[in-house]
Amino acid sequence: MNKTSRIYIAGHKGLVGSAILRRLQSEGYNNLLYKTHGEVDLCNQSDVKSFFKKEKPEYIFLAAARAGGIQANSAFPAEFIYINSAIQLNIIHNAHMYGTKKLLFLGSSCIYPRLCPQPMKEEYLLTGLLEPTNEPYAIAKIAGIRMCQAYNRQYGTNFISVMPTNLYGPNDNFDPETSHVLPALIRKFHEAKAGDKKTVEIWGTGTPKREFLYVDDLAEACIFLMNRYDGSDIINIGTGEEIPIKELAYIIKEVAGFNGELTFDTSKPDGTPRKLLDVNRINSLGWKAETGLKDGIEKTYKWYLEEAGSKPACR
Ligand code: GFB
Repeated sequence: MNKTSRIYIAGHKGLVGSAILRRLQSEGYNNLLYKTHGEVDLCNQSDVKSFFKKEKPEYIFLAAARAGGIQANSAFPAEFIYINSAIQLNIIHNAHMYGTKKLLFLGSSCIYPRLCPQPMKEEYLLTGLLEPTNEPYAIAKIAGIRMCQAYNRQYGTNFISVMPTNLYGPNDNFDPETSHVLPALIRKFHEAKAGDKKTVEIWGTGTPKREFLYVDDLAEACIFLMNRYDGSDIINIGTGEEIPIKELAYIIKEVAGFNGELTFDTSKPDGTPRKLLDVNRINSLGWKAETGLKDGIEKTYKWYLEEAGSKPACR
């Protein structure tokens, strides 16, 4: 990409898209293209085709998606498979039809088998059964990866796919029912402190391990790969470090300044026991995550307090 390239960020209001947009702007890219849902419905084939016909983006960051935590994935499996499949079918196909030079597709670490050897190398894709709580989402994302690879093979396109680990940061969803664990716990501890509660409830046993990447690090990695990596092989993006949910909860408890106790609701699912990415491939290309977990949580909590904490229903 050069600074005047026509770059489309699909999903610019979400956690990932907004971070990519911020980063591109701060690096001086000045021909950026983004549309609200009201302007272009990415699930609508003719809307997307008209948009591409008119705008002909040269580069695309495909960050638009329906994403959510373990409970949202279980409660809305149809939406997770339909919306994600529709968005990527429309964008990837039209990127080919209208001559996009390069597209970066965002997958997810949940594409790997539930009981995958750890850390998970890129070549473990499709070597075992998926985690049932998010299978429809994972199947959609796997279809997106295979679609990029198929178009590269048949049409000679340059569509790359990256697999981020669990993400967090500004513009995340803090809804306690549908969000991922990290924003959910930020909100729970914050509200418990504000309401002088004695306990905060953690879902599951607290023993599953997860890897967390600050979204500004992901944005940096995506722009790095867009500029430096060509190829159909998928690339993991993570920190290479994991932490049990219980320990994560203690860090957030401290950051939010809550003095009470934790309780564990074991009627809620744990999900996959471990999900640690092998990040050797991206590290050897010259990129490494910089933001430490506590530092990233502090930044996110600050953002929550400033931007969302004062609103009654923050999503
Ligand atoms: O972040 P999370 O919802 O998703 O949950 P996954 C991670 C772990 O945290 C699970 C536990 O073991 C949860 O039971 N947990 C504890 C909580 N307290 C809470 C809470 O208050 N809220 C939430 N949400 N979890 C998602 C997938 O899996 O990860 C998606 O469903 C996607 O498809 C995403 O891939 C990155 O890490 O289990």
